[in-house]
Amino acid sequence: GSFQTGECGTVLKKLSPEEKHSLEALMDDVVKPFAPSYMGTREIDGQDYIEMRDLLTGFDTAVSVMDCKLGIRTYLEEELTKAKAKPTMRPDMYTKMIEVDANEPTAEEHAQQAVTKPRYMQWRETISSTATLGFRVEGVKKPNGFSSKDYKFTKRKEDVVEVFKHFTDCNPDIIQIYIHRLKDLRKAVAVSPFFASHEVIGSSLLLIHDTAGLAGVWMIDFAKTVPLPENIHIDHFRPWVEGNHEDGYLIGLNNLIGCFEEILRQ
Ligand code: 4IP
Ligand code: MN
Repeated sequence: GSFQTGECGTVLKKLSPEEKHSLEALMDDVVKPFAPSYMGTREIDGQDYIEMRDLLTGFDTAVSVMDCKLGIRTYLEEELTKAKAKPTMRPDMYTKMIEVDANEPTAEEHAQQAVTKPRYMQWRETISSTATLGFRVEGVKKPNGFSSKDYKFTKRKEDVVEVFKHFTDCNPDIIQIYIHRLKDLRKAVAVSPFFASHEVIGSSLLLIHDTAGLAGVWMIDFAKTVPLPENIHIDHFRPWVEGNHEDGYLIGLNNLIGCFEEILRQ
């Protein structure tokens, strides 16, 4: 991806203005403990990067990492408005779609061998748990070499719970730390000026634990986290309807907590 190894203990990521703005604002917010420490920008060979503290700092080398993309919507309203007014047809997204389900495109989409971005993103939301649970697993890595991004069809709560069980090896101590940390994040989000003024789209939570029993949760990926238009207020929980800018962040956070709690009940 866009990551490069920076100085010892930092990571570099190709600069996006939205991500830079979000990280700057997060450094001055109650959710700061859940964000990677932002260290500024730097230019290398004509390319601008943002520099952040490496989230793996402090963990031992045997780490497990899971990326969950939060929210009931994974594209910006702006992308929808654009697609309606002046659709950009995406052959690459058509290809990704038919690789999964050759019957999904409409006759017209087959004829064009292309789909719009919101069409592709909406379909991805409904085949995964995004549309129903407000989050989806994007990837899992374990210290035994296991590494997978094959969660496109992990949709039902039971299936997500199985992924979480595999990720944590059902270790109740680790699961408790995750639940605690996720509930702390939920409390912080409720009073956060950042969340009161931003729509958080396509952002992930990175869950990291090691074999020594250390575990943590961080918010990452803010390239589609944007300030809300004036006079628009969201609570991150109401259903999204076009124009209300709701992102379903708290729907996802609640269900994520619920999936971990389910493991402890079993
Ligand atoms: C990808 O679809 C992801 O949704 C990307 O989101 C998104 O990038 C891509 O859009 C889209 O093609 P798959 O995961 O099904 O491959 P993320 O960056 O969070 O992984 P954006 O640009 O929306 O962040 P395009 O337009 O970049 O292709
Ligand atoms: Mn992206």
